[in-house]
Amino acid sequence: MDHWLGIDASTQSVSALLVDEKGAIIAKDSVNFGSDLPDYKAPQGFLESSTPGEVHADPLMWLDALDLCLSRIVAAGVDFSNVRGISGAGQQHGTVYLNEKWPNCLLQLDSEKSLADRIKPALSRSTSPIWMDVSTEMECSEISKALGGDIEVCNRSGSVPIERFSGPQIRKFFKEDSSAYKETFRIHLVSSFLASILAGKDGPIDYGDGAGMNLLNLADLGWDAELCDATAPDLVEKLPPCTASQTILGTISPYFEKKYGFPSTAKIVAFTGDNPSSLIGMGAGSPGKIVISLGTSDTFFAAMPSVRTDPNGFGHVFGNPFGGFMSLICFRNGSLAREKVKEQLGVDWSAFDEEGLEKTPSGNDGNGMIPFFGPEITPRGDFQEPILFGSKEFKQNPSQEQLVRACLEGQFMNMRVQTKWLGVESEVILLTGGASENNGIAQTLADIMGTAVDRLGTSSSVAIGATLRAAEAINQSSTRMQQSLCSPISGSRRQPRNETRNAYNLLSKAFKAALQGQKSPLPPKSSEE
Ligand code: XUL
Repeated sequence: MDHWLGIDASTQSVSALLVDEKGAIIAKDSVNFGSDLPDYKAPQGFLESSTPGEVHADPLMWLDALDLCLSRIVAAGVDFSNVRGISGAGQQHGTVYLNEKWPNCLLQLDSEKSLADRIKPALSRSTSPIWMDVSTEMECSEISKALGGDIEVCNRSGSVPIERFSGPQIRKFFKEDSSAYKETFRIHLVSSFLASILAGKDGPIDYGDGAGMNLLNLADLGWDAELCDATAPDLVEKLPPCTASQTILGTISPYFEKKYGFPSTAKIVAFTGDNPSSLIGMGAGSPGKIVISLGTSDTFFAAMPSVRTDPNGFGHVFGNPFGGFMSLICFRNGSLAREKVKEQLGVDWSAFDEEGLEKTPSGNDGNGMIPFFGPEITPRGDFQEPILFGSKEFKQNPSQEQLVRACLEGQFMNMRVQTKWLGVESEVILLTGGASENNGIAQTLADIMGTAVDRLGTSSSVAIGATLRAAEAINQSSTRMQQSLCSPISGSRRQPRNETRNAYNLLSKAFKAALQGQKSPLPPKSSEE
């Protein structure tokens, strides 16, 4: 039976998931940087920094984690000899800087030395800025200015210039250490760096992760010459080619064959970003299914049949690893806002459940809330506290029940309004994340979006997505695996109720009007999750 391996290189860990062609899980392991690799002094996956906003990690730590993760699986008695393909995903936007020794170091990987020892001489920058870095406000405005404004950058690359995106980070490196930049032969993303290591050769960047750089032109799927020029000199030569996510890089490096028992025929499929991989791992790779994850920030992903960009510049567009494009829209006031309401009112989660919500009508009789307790990014605004709209009585003396409903309805109404530009018709919303188990929350979302909501139980969607991508690229089929790995929790569906439609159409108008009345100054575009 064929086996498929998926790697998830996230902010705090490197995980591996081995599944068979029916989608049964054979093995999994996860190496946590803090507890398993304490010598790197990165308990949360990044190094301490004295520079405000700067967040870097040691790329050698990712390599040691990969070695440790695979060796632990082998030590547990798992055999890699049936692996036909490997793919993976990395935390998005992080960059790795390599000198001209890189191609040779890749060829010289051998079991006598660790990956980290072999690759160390190939680093032209000892640390990698990661997605949590918000220190490039200046570089973002320089890039924007050179191109004629944020919206022009968004139209080309899918996002306005964003501090954590790779382009502004590369520009900062060039400005701060131009000689090390000059010595840089290759700039990789976390994803393409690790794929290159596994293949033992310099690999490409895929459209999924490449679109998170503010450098890829989404219309022609090549590096955008003007964006590259505005970022740093000779940048196009330092970037690997950009390619479809289903590209096979070649077979596995002999290093992994000898050390961990992979067959020499195992193929490496281009790695992608964690969010694009998660889209696939949740079974939402084809248009028609939307994923909403309710977490610290709430996020909304959806496959898009053709490229379009957010006219307001709030959302992001990345390549969809199964072809076409996907959106990623983050709402910063996610569980933070729900928790605040819960705390301030002294209620528990049952107030958000169906029984609690039944105490008020859907649409709250036209009373609502702009539920931003702090700065928001969709829409971008320096909000400080929630804003109530509707009747005088509600604004002056709202009841607890009205406030709970107003917060939830405000969050989902904001999602409905801010995702209209996507023009996606969805058959079903796949809901995931902490708050997704709550039936009242799921029903409110179904009613406001006018779409059925299913709950997903998957917690390792990034690694699952990687196994599916490997099987799809090599075997042209992952249907059976999808059925077993991405099925929603049975019986979890909530249907939209027709009788709520009018109330929510009215609330939508009132919400938009209340939002338009807010002349909030734009805050810096900072880290989103
Ligand atoms: C997305 C983003 C994060 C990282 C880390 O734009 O910055 O989700 O991918 O998970």
